[in-house]
Parts: sequence; structure tokens; C-alpha cells
Amino acid sequence: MTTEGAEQEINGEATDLAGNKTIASAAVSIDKTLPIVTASSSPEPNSNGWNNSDVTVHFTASDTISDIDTVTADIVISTEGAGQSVSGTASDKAGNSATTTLSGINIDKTPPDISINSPEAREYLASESLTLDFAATDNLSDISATQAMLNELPVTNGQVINLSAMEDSYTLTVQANDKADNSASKSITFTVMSAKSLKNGAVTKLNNAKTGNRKIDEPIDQAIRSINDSLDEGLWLDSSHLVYGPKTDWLRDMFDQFGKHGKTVEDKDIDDENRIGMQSPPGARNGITVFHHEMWAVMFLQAKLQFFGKVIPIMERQIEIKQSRGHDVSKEQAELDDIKNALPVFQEVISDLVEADMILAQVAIDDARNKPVANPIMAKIVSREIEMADKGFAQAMDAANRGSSAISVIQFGHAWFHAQLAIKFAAFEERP
Ligand SMILES: [Ca+2]
Ligand SMILES: [Ca+2]
Repeated sequence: MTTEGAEQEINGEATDLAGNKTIASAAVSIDKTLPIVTASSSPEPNSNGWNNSDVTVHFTASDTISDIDTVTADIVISTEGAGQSVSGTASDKAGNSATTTLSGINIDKTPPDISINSPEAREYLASESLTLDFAATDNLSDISATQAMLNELPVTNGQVINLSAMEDSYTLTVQANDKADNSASKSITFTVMSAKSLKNGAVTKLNNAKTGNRKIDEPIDQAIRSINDSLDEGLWLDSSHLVYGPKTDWLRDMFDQFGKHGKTVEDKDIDDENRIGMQSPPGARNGITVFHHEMWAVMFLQAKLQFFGKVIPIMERQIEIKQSRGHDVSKEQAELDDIKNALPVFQEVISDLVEADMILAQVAIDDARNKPVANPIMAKIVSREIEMADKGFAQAMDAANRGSSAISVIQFGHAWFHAQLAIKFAAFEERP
């Protein structure tokens, strides 16, 4: 009997020695065919062939003839890894068994790792340069996409961010996906301190330092007036850029003048600050006046610092004497305390103003350096102005380090002015 089939009837005939015949029949089931077993996984992998959660492998078996007896139960794979495989077996009732293997199971449950090296979570000056430096790496399936936004603006790794027109708070958010669709996101918030916000902050500090005592409030009011003059909206392009005037194109006029007289422009002609005017014509709005106002504010405060520096020991001595005579010194003591409390604020405001001017000068110099020169003949003149600006800047820093704050402010003004000249010369195109 070789034919497969269930309940096959077989008739057998037996004859004994006496010649009796018996016919017997039996049902015979034969199954030689292996079951068919298939495996399927869920959830299905994504289009990259990866899962990001446990994968359940289910085995389905079918059999001809004798039917399925056992089949491997569902196998849950929870381990991360690429190229995993599992096998399942099915047996039919005739004891035939078959095995199948499902391979190529890729599981990655770990989100990418994002690092942000730059920016740092700190305060930047608007004059600083910021190069974005971030990276996304993945443990297993690899990064499929990285996106970064600086507030609402899409940015890329290595991008240089110009802080000079920025102020307040910014957030860089880096978001990355791996090939298994795990996603991660990391944010860094930093702030940008602009020249304008330093000055506004200085005004606030001074207002808060008022005591109701005329001796302190008067210099404070004087300083605030000067700072507020320097904050005149008409002098500012944005939070760290000043207007450069006069509005009339004096440079073109100057070249026309030279043209008329058949001369050529030489370095010495444009090197003379007096000739082309550190001072703007009447009514012209020019950022240089910001430095002038600032210088006055610094000088008021410095003068008061020096004055009170001398007065404090005298006041202390008077209080001592009065006290020794048994007089009430509470009024004198209160005034002395007010003065002593105000002086550190004066000092702080002076350094804020110097720093604001440093930002203005640095931003202008950077602008000048980055400005392409439209007319090659001007290149030498432009680079000379930048040189002058650098020199003024270095002198301003020296003065600031020596504690000569007013001189520092003036030198930053010079640096700013020469940077503006460089920008102006760089933009100059010869008239056809
Ligand atoms: Ca079978
Ligand atoms: Ca991963």
C-alpha cells in the first residue's frame, strides 16, 4: 500500500487449509506529504525594512490529508538588532514535520542621539560670531533625516549665524529620525545681547538706583538723559546697527569735485576726518552722535564716582565726630548708605555702555570686512579704512582695560566711523 489517502479501504482474503475463505477489510490512512508552514510578522517593517517595537512572528500551517497536529506558537522578538531570524515548525498527524525560518528582522527601538556643541546655553553679544555645530548619530539603523530650526528658520550644521541684528532669546531645535522611525529632538536656548538692550538695561539700572536724594538722583538723571538721546530711534537701523549719515551722498559729491578739477582721489584726501566731517551737517542723523551722547553719560557717572570716592571718607569722619558727641546721625548715615549703594550701579552702567559701544564698533567692522568692493580701484582705500577702524578698536580696548571708559567710548566711535567709511567706499561705483 503506497497511495496516500485517508481511510483507504483494503480488502484482504484469507484461505485456511480447509479451504475456508474469509474476506476482511480495513481502512488505512497514509500521509507522506509534509505540512506547509509559513511565517508572518507583525507589525510590518517600514519601507526601510525596520521595526521600532517588538515583532510578533506568527506561524500558519496547513496540511493535506492528515491535517495539522502541532505548530509553533507565536514568537515575540523584543531584542534590538539587525538581521534577526526565528524558526517555526509544524507537524501533521502522520508525524511529518516541516520548518520555516523568517529572517531579516530588524529591530531598533532607540532614538538617535543628538548633540549640540554650538550654540551654548548662554548669553552672546551681538558682535560675537556663532557657527552652528550639531550632530545626530544612531546606535543601529542609522540616521535617515536631521532637521534644525532656529526659532522659525530652517538652518543647517556649520551655518554661520549673524547675531548682529538679533536680540533676546532664540532656540535651536535639532530633530532627527533613524531608519526605524524613532525620533529625537534636542533644544538649546541662548540669548543675544544687543547694543540697544545693554543701553536700555543701563537706563533701567539707573532708574532703580534712584533714592530720592538729590545728590544721587541728579547725576543719574543726567546720565539717563544722555543715554536716552543716544537711543533716539532715528539713529538706529536695528538693535546693533547705527544709521550712517549724512543722507546726502557726500562721497559722490566729493568725487565729482575732484573730477571737475581733473584730480584723482588719493589716500590723504579721504584720510582727513575733519574734511569729510566727523560731524554731520545740521539736521543730519548720524550714528556717531550715539557715541558722543554715550561719552557724556560715562563722564557724568565717572565724575560722580570720583567725587563720591573723595566725599565718602569725609562723611564717615563727620558721622564719627557727631556720634562721639551724642548727636543723632541717622539722616547722615542713610545718605551715606544711599551713596555707597549707588556707586556699584554707576560702575556697572559704565561698563555696560562701553560694552554696547564695543558691540556697535565690532559689528560695523565685521560688516565692512564682509562687504564686497564694487570698484576695484577702491580696494586699497577700503582696506585702509578697515585698518584705521581696527586700530581705533584696539585703542578702545586698551583704554577700557586701563579704566579710561570715556576715551574707550570715543575710540569705539572712531572705529565705527572708519568702518562706515569703508562700507561707503566699498559700495562706491564709478559713474559711467
Ligand atoms: Ca501531510
Ligand atoms: Ca536607533
